Amino acid sequence: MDCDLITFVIDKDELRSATVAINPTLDKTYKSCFQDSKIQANRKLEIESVLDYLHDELNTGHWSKIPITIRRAFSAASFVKTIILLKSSEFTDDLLKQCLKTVDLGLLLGAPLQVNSELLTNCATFLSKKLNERNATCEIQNQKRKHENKDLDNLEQINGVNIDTIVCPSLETFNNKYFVSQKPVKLQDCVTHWPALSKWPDITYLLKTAGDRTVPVEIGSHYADENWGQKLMTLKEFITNYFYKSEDLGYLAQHNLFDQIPELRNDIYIPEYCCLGQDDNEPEINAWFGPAKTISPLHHDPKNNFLVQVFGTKQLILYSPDDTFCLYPHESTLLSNTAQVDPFNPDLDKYPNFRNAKAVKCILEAGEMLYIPPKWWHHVTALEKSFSVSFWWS
Ligand SMILES: O=C(O)CCC(=O)C(=O)O
Repeated sequence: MDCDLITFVIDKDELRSATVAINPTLDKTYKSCFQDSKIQANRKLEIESVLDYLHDELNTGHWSKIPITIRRAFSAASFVKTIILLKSSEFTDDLLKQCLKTVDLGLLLGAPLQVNSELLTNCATFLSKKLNERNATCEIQNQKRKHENKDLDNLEQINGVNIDTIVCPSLETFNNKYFVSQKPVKLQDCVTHWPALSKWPDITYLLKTAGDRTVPVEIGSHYADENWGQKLMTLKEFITNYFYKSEDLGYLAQHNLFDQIPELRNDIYIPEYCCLGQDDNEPEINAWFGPAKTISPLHHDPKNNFLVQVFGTKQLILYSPDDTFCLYPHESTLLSNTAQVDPFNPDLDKYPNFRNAKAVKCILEAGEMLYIPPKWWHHVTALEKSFSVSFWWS
């Protein structure tokens, strides 16, 4: 990682002359910071003492009278200290925070170098991104731990069969075994080439690409609940207040984020199997982005669906259209594609036919893609923080 940081230096001579002009003995410190993979402890003391000296100079007299060379030297020394810190200590969040603070002080009190004018700005961006990445990973790991002791409804309590799984079938195999017979299947290794798989788990990438864009968010336990509602907010607000916090359940669900934000559209590809459809139009592509425990209640859609899991895990229960009489669709037109029965807590007195429903169970992990044929009922729960993309096609 320190090497990544060093690549920001366009002109090492400038950096060197800025620091060495202040204290010639720093020449060794400078060289060692770039050349040695292990840094001696005294190098840290040397650069600290130079920064202390410069700090005193910066705080003497009126700000406007401070020689620009002192301010540039402070910037250069801040960068050198950062490299030394990164090379000399164990790599932790605290270390990254200390480096970011060093760089921020360099930005606030120093002055841009003439050639390496963006050095500290780029360095700060780099460090805060690393920090964010680590925090996002920790969040996801914590969530995973939570999921292990979870209070979520468990697929094991459902009677049924596990879904067929197939590794990247040919078009012909998919067509003959699943599409023609309208049978759901989980496909593995079909989206390994998607940039989204590596980019989107880095929440800072999503924030950077789309943080200030306004998106619709569903608030409430699920869309068939009476307290359910929708709010518009920026993606950043959603991530801060709903993705990382869990008091109120918020779900960026069934939103065509990709027409809205083409940069994200470039990170995914339409599955080639969609060419089996009759319709020449592109599939309708939707984002499903949210914390653990989002629920899409048991419902069906009119089109073929490929539900691709970009990160996180979801559990699904599917029922064939033949089982519709066991699932008791709502009577109102608006919810006629949604079942009244909750497969995890069926009220068998009210919905006795549910006993005869034959569930197909599926755990969908990152990088997997589920084929849901038209009219197949599906109930979806996010077991972790999750991002899925659906392709509806016909
Ligand atoms: O992932 C979800 O929460 C629901 C997905 C869904 O219902 C769909 O793709 O049709």
